[in-house]
Amino acid sequence: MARHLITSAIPYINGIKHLGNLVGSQLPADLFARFQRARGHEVLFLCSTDEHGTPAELAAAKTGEPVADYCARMHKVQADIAQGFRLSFDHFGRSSSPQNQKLTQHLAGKLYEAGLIEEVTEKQVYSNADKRFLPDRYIEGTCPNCGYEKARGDQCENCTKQLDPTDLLDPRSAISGSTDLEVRETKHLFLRQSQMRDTLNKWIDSKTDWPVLTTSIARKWLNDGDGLQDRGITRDLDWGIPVKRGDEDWPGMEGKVFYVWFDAPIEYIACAAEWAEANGLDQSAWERWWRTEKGADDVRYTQFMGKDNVPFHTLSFPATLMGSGEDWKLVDYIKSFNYLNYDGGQFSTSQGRGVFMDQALDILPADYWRWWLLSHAPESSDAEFTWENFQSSVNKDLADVLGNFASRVTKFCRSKFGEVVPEGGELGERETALIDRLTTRVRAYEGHMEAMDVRKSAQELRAIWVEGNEYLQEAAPWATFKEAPETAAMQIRLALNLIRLYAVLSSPFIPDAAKTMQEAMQSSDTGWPEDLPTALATLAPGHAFTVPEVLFAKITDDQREDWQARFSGTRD
Ligand code: B3M
Ligand code: ZN
Repeated sequence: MARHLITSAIPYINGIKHLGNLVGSQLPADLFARFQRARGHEVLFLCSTDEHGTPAELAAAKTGEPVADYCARMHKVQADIAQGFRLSFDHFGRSSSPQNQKLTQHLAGKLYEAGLIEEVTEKQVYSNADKRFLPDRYIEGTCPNCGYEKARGDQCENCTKQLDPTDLLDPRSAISGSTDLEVRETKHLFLRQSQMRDTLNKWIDSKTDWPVLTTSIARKWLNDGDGLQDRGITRDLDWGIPVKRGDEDWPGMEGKVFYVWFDAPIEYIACAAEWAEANGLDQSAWERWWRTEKGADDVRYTQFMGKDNVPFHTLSFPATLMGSGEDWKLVDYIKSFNYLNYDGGQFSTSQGRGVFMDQALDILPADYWRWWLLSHAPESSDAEFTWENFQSSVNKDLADVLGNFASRVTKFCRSKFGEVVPEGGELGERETALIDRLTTRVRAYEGHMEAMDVRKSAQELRAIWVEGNEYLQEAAPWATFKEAPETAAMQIRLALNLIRLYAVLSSPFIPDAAKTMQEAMQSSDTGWPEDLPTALATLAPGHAFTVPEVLFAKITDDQREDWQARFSGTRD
């Protein structure tokens, strides 16, 4: 039994994520976690809300709540939506947890001892109009690297370059739009990433199996210009983790907090500690996932994220962990994603353009979205959501292929043999050939899932469903029944077993439908089909079943048009 530690990029606390965010991190991470669990492996799947930084402060100011209350409320909102999408986190933590505060301060202390933190008197942008320092993303301007005009102070969204606010050309306040900005002096801590350039280079070089999208972004910033730049890891803000080294105060850093991107990845570790506490487990329970000397050296750690998050996970966070000199588990594989666009443009959180996670669930159950998003995941390039494509995928793949199969088989059996698996004769040549083909396909499906090739996995799963339909079409038990009821019974016995097989294989993609199928087959055997002939003999003659309710309803043209109009514009 292997042990899989799986983390998804942790969503910012302010606001609700859109479907593009979902498919770029949490959803594929869930797919992988469910698959590894289904194969019998031990999985710890973690996600949290990313609660610090200016966006949280400003969002709270807007609703008039104290920022801690705002975060607590929004955490619950996001947790409920995650549950609605059936994201099977073992724990959904909070980066504002005491565990994260302790670990972040601890790691900062270790980095300081290792000589990897420098105190720098920095010039920082102060907005006279807003009466505050403007950290990172609250300064907008032109990217010095690519010329993009809406680059943020922490990163250019267009070319992914990590920036410092003072790098921007023609800067303005993103809060008020004011250009009445001045540069003031303030003291900050810098992580000396540049000292770790060779170590990081070697580490990235050793990751020959990583997706090109991941390594190309990492290499680009490792070798950019003078190489990896040192990064400021503190901010002049009220809300955040107070700057300390271990338990000790940090002279000169009073009233400052760690930069949100310093503590956010550390929350991956802290979340495991939160998980242990929530489950009444002790420290060793989470350390065996995270400390190589305490059992984590046989853990396989996989991270999921959108491409804009890659630099922080390939450079800054590994620099933090390696630089600490402690035995922290490093990531083994980073699966990153391109962007999902929406109906001829971009999803936009600020303009409310596109479908957001809460809205999606108001319209249709999770499985519809999960299937479309995963089968169109933006892996090798950006992808696009259109309502036409969504309608046609749902109607064809889910309703016509899978749903229809389950419905035809169970209804036919009920009418001819009753609601039990019929006895029938031995499997014939057609059945053996089908089982051979399925064996090949199931092994291919496992291979794609293991490799996290999300689209290929979906295609193979769909092909497995199609095999069932084609078999049914050729075997035509409704015709066979007239002359050879024994043969028809055998065919239906196999087809009922196929429904159970489909439930098991499909559960990582469409867990609710899988559960419905499994329940209709009245089987609690969800064991992975290591051997297809055995798996397809699980439901023995005489085993009772029920006809499931319609698994997937088709999307009508009226619905499609209605939704298209509804989500084209702004949300309040
Ligand atoms: N919160 C960005 C995002 O929500 C950021 C990810 C942090 S991962 C440690 O897309
Ligand atoms: Zn740029």
